[in-house]
Amino acid sequence: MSSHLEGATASNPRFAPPMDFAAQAVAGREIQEQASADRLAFWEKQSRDLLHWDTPFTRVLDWSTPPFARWFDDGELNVAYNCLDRHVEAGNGDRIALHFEGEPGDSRSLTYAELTSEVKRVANVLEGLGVGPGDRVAIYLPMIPEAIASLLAVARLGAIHSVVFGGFSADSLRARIDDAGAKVVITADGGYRKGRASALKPAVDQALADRGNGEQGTVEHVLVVRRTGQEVEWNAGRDVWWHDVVPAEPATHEARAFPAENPLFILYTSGTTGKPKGILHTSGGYLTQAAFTHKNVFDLRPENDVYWCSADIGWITGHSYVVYGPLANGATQVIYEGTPDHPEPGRWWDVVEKYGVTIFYTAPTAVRSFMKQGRSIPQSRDLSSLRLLGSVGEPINPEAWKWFRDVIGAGVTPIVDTWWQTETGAIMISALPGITDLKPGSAQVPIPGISVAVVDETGEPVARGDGGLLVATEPWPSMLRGIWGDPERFVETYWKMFADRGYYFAGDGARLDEDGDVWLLGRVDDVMNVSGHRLSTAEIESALVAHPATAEAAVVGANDETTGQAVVAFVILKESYLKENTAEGLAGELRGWVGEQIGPIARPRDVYIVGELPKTRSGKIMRRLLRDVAEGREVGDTQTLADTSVMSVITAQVR
Ligand code: 6R9
Repeated sequence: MSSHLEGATASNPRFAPPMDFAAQAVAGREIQEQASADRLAFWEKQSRDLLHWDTPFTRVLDWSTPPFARWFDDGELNVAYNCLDRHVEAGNGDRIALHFEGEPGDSRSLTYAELTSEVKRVANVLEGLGVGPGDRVAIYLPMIPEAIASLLAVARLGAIHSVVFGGFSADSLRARIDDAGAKVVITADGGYRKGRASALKPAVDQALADRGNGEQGTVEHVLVVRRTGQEVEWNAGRDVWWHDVVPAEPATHEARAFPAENPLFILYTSGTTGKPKGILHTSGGYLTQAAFTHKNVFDLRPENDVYWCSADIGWITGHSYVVYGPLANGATQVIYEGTPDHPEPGRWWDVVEKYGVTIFYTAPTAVRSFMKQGRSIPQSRDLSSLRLLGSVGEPINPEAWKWFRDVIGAGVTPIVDTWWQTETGAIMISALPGITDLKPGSAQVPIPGISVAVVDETGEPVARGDGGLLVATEPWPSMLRGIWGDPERFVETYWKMFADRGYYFAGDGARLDEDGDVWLLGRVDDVMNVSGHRLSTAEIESALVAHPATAEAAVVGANDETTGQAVVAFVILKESYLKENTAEGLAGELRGWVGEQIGPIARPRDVYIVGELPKTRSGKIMRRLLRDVAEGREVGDTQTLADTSVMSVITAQVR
């Protein structure tokens, strides 16, 4: 392969696709041309080409009641059939669907035929437990093949899954189970993380425990996978072992066709208020865009490639680019259960070498932590199979981009920096690897069929080079269809700001450079991005004030070299507690407390015990000033503070 620099400047380098890569790329310029000629005809063609429709649709988009879109809505399909059975029927049953690598070193490979049979059995079990179309099933599992089989079994029945990341606490799990009104929970005794068996079932037991207020939960059964073999409490009548029931079912199950707009899943994500939002996605449009982007952005050749996306299924990336996109395309992929550095820092590169991974999709935070460990670790492995790298979750700083390409990608592999959100369902902005000259640090261009703009608060496009708000100006197939149970919040959160123009507001700031490439500037709301995970300041603040020692709390996201942003909390303690404890001891306790309340990812990096918080006259906490302190900067303009001396007091207390 060759790589050359074209039209580049030192501050704005560009990397043209390697010529041999470009010559055979899956996505050529013609798809861009087709999409710009007729956006809806383009999506219509993609949907018909990429999916099997039991009842072909005749309408592409119904946008008569914005912002409630309906795509392909008179068509019918079965999502699981599209991801499984049809590949077997096409003669690819022997192709590996999943290479599973467990953290302790156990591994298993499942062909499409085997995965299809497993999903049929699980679908039979779920039907036996009373799950039917429209019912909600919560999934709380480690990254094991059963997790993927569970999502697909739920989808096969026309039911709705709600995956809760295994790192979330019992309280977070309970809130999500309750909000969705789940009928069944699928979990495991535990999973392996950092060399330990880490329990999951106790959190489910706690989430479902008697509330003591006579309120009845909605969950009737818990299906439990045995993964670690650790002891579990058993609730007879409610709990069912996977290994008792799944293998006993026949591997036959007919996939019924459901309408294109049948709900497929709910996935909770942090918003600007404390309560997580249940983002709702439906079937036909979602699967179309997940499959289209997976194939074209990752240049997928299913017969040859070994694809690996390191995301957990607890996040949208795991839904769209571990489960639905790759399987709809008949790809062979690797899934890995544990942490990147266990039992030693080169584990991920061992996985790449062992399976000959060709396409690798990960997050900038992971790249930065590998950079810290040094290049000798990956360089002692054979990574020559890699031909394409992808990044998602936050902006990838040019330094990390270059390291990723030089050290992991042998200095030649294209890197696609993909911008999208839980709400967008699939990739919206990304280079196409055979066509686009790559620019480290920029997500670059909307994919074919997607229209975005960078606008000011009135919706007018801002000049090139200026910062503004990122909006989607046209509906897209995999767009969220709502917030579960709260249509008003859906309209309010995403559509109200530019209601007159019908723009979707993404919550991100951005700018376009002189070439029209998009540079993401981070969230403009109170949402933090820690290691690519979204956390809301409000949610962590409410966890902090729920602790008996806390009087008041403010949380900010401060820049962090490894995690992008880090959670930093400023806490005022109740007088009585300070008398009996040291500030240091309480700070430590509060960090642990947040970890228990929400989950370890939300645990603050720093908790500063302060005497006061900076507030405006109307009582709004000025987080911008606290961010200055947290990042060690000189504190900005304090004029609007009710008491202008408060910042010097806080700065002194923190330092
Ligand atoms: C897929 C995912 C969405 C938020 C989004 C933005 C940030 C994601 C990015 C990126 C810059 C990229 N984000 N990808 N920022 N460049 N390539 O991460 O979904 O968890 O919902 O987060 O993540 O701020 O608004 P989600």
